[in-house]
Amino acid sequence: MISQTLIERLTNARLVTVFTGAGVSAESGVATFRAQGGLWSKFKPEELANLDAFLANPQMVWEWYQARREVVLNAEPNEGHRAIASLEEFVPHVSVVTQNIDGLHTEAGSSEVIELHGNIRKNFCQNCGKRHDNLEILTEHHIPSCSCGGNIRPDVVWFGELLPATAIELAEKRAKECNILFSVGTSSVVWPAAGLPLLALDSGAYVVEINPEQTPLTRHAHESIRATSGEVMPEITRLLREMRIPSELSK
Ligand code: BJW
Repeated sequence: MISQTLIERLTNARLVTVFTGAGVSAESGVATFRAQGGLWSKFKPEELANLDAFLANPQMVWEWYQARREVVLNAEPNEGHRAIASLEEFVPHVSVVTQNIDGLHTEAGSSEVIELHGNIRKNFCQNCGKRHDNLEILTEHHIPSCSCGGNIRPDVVWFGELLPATAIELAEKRAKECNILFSVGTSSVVWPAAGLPLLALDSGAYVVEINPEQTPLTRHAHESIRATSGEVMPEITRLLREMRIPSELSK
């Protein structure tokens, strides 16, 4: 399942960028978006994940995010998240660039996590921009108001909204300068995030996709491994650990 080429490249890599999507958290019980049974098969993104929907019906959108927060706050990082974090034992610099809003990479111990689509645990005022990251808000059933009177919204990036400039700029930098880019658990259809593996390819990186299904990235990637994140990432770290043992014995 995992090539010798990939393991050798990893042992020589200086920077590895791990670009992730909802599939990485599927094994923690957090729903993906586009699969059968995923969020978009039950809810319409145009009614819930854009600013117009929030302005038209803020209470409904707030409740939808509160239900998802409950899942996220009870979820634990899985073997995939943990293996991604432990890549840092083998590679000098590992950068995790995630589309996920659940915070599970940080909980798993990854040091550099770049959140492209925000974080469901945080909030800000739609009217004045003031931050409202206090935890009590996470259990409010009625949409809370800011001191300015505006509605408080989750700090996530909806369709048609710009990604946080510092996050996308740093993500593009990491895509351009990495030796290896893993694209794990993403359908690769949402832009500008979907462009990051292509940027890495153009800059000479080795690109490896991990996904049980084909995606638009598959035909461009150097390797595409058809299995789950929780299966593949721990196997990679196990092989890296095995490679290290002979060199440590010879010291
Ligand atoms: C497993 C697994 C396991 C399962 N292990 N794998 C260029 C072309 C066309 C359109 C555009 C374009 N540029 C911009 C756009 C518009 C739009 C866009 O991309 N639309 C396309 C969908 C058509 N982009 C935007 O609007 C972005 N803003 C922007 O570009 O601003 C400037 C601009 C504005 C207007 C016009 C032009 C420019 C913002 C995008 C924000 C995305 N927001 C969401 C919601 C976040 C909040 C929330 O959670 O509610 O982000 S949408 C949703 O999709 C979420 C995700 O982060 C994102 C990506 O989904 P992801 O992670 O890939 O999940 P899935 O479900 O799609 O896939 C899961 C995968 O895992 C599957 O492949 C499974 O097989 C796999 N899997 N189990 C490994 N165990």
